[in-house]
Amino acid sequence: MKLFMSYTSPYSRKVRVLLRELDLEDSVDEVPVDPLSDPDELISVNPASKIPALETDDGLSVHDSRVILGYLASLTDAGDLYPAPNDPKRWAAMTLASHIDAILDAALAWRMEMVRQPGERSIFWQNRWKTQIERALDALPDMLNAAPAYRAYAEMLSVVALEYLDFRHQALDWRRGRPALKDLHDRWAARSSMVETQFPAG
Ligand SMILES: N[C@@H](CCC(=O)N[C@@H](CS)C(=O)NCC(=O)O)C(=O)O
Repeated sequence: MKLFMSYTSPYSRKVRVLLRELDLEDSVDEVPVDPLSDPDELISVNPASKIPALETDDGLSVHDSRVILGYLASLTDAGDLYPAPNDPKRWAAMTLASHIDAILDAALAWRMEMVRQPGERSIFWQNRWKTQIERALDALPDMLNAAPAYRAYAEMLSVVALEYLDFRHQALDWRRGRPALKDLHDRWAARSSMVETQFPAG
């Protein structure tokens, strides 16, 4: 299989971490691409030219990150790392995944805004994305504690989001006043799946 990805994409990193947690990394070639340059090889798998996008050995195109995670989990016994189909407990875990994607969506949009020309940046949107992230982070520990199952899935996705905030939004200082999230991050940061997929320095 081929995974079109980039080393700076948090959605790609979710997939790359799960691949390693499921010991599937040897079955996938990770192909770095720049989605903004509309490469033909990516467009043939995802016409929207967004990453991550997976091309399976059968020629099936699978995107976006949440769908790819589900596809990979279907190839093996994912245990606590992915909600099982038909398990009524999956709804809380999948809602947590959506909550974490809301953090990523705001963090990425804010980052894209920050690299625009100063006169083109919207103060309104930057404030809104910052507020969304902070509110979502504040709610996350209680949501994790309330979710009855698939803790590893929710924790893995949370830690990818926290490290993306370290990578692109250090000034947000997410650790301040959030000891439970700091502990969560400390428990996951040294796992090989996290270390091998770290965002680039700088
Ligand atoms: N919801 C999508 C988001 C994917 C996404 O926005 N990826 C970014 C890179 S981090 C991208 O491809 N951007 C290119 C563009 O929007 O044109 C997912 O979970 O995969």
